Amino acid sequence: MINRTLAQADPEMAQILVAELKRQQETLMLIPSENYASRAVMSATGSVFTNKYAEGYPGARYYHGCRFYDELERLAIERAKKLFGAEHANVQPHTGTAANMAAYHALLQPGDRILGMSVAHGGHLTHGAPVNFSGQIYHAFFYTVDRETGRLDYDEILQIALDCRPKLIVAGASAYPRLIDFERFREIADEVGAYLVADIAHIAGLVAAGYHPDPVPYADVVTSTTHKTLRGPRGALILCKAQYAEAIDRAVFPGVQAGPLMHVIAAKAVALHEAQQFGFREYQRQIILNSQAMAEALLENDFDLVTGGTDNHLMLVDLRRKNISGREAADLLEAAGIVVNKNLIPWDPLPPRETSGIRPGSPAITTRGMKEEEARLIGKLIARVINDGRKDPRVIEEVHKQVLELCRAFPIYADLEI
Ligand code: DSN
Repeated sequence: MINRTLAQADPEMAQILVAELKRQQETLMLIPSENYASRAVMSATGSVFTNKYAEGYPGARYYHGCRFYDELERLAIERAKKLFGAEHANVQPHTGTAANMAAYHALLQPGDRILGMSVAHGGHLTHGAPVNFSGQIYHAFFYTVDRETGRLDYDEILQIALDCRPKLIVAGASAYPRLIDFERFREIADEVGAYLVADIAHIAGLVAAGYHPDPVPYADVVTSTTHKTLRGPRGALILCKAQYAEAIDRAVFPGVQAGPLMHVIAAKAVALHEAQQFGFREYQRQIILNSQAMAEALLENDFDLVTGGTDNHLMLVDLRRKNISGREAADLLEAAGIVVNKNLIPWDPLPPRETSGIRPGSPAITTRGMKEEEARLIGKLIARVINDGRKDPRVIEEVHKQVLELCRAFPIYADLEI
């Protein structure tokens, strides 16, 4: 109904929307930070809740007319606290970057030392990268993964922390295929008297379902996006111990944000509700099983994976032996209907725009209902495209046909009206 109105009001935009819906329906989305939100989440996002300013917090707004916004934000907060077992939740951050910005703003002064995972080894820009606010406002130091194993080396992280004496340590990653030991990070933080912030943007769904070690008991502050494994709207949230509640709330508003996106907060509440329904744990378990099945198929087809496999929703494919860059591989795969992103591998000899790796993940195909059999097939199709697609364009065509068949067998948004 709303979309039909869009078609009438702005046919040009409606046409782009129809094309994007078709793209989502007819490609395999393997970018591990993407997912298909439910129709209920999209309904809340596209609702009248978009029409209101509600600066402030429930019961203490700077705008009148916020009664129902208080209700919906309280609901989102309670659901977030319950799902993650947290003492306090702030559901206002617009993005993961805003959440991290607020976490640092609450705990640090400009110029303070922070220690995070280097972007080149799987960390995120907001963990101290020199091109990001986090590396410009704060004095950033980095840990990497072990050169041999590709895994975090906690003894080395401790040594770096002892050397640089950070006021805050960030534990979390955007491209790390193994479990993160948050308890060990807590011990390291305690050794040097640092705050511990856990950024669980990628793994929030796995954490909520109990399939990844839980940072909530150990970290002072936990930040997350809501649209990756958690399968909500694009947005973020912050969880923290009660003692930081006031500082975190003040850091989000008025510290780094003004008007909250109340329609997105409503959608976060819906997603947090869905995450407490029957089937969510099973979904998260299947994400891991599918990721592991895809990884096995790649290994069987002579591909190298950083760390040799995966414990979570993604894998990092090291393409150096295949003499193809991550960018070229991702271009070929996209032509065959398989959308992955190029990604640096640890100690990558190529620059970030080229890269020696790709980072396939399983959350979105799992939302479509695919299981290990399909995940294995997708691993084989990836291998086929990269091994033979450059020499023989017919391979791309053949794989594309198989991709379309798979997508049709596992439809998504089939009854969505435009
Ligand atoms: N862009 C996200 C990702 O793809 O991992 C991190 O911000």
